[in-house]
Amino acid sequence: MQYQLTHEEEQAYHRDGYLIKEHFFSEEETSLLYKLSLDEDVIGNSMDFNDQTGKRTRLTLWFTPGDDSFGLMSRSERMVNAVTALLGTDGKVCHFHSKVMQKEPKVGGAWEWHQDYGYWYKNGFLYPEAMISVMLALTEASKENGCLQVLKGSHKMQRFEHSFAGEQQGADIDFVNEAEKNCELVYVGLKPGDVLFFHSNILHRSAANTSEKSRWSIISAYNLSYNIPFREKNMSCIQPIVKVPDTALLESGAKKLVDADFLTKEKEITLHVK
Ligand SMILES: O=C(O)CCC(=O)C(=O)O
Repeated sequence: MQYQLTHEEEQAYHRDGYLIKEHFFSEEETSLLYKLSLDEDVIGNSMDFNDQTGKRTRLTLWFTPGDDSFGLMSRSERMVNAVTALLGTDGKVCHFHSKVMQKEPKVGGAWEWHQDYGYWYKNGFLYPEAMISVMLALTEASKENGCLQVLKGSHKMQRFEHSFAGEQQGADIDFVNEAEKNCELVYVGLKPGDVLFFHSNILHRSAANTSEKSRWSIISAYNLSYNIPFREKNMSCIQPIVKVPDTALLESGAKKLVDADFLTKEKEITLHVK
């Protein structure tokens, strides 16, 4: 498997605001992470965010990447090298947070149109270009079970105002309506093991999961070390990642996420990190 991004892939990311890399993690690696994501350490630390219709969507989020399997995935050489290729080398790659997104069959709610930087700006990060999210599909993601949707190229429009829609924050709907007229809407279907790199200013959303199939994924958010937030308390976002070899995830066997610095709902109200 060729993990290194090609020049064309880098260009596509900068043009479109997103990039899909198929089979970035093997079946064995992905199923190990999926099994762990059903563990009590993950589920027991989850938070619900209701969408506008009151449907529950659930996630578990933590900041510092450890030596558990999730940490070994987010610190793997292939991930950090790909993020470096997309964000550039003006700063060192740091891990802001990772979260296990748990969109349950029939229950999992929608995420409204937003930009990640619409949230992160409020934490006092100054440079959206230094931030990126990477989604790893743990189960298949399709239109039927509420896969991510993006407005291709919308990252070039810069940041829109965000305000509460249900328990989530959504981008100013008048701007979203205009963006929809200008950009192609793409449903990002993924197979387990595929990853999606997406720009912190790309408009994205997902519909509720009305199917019988779970839609589980891990999203790791990265930041470059020079982008020092003036309102953020968790400092993993400016601590350079200690990379681990790509083989570490499987060689270490299944390692649970214990004693992580999980985000709680009380903290989220002031931190806006989701
Ligand atoms: O996983 C999803 O459905 C939405 C996730 C998302 O929009 C985000 O994490 O910013």
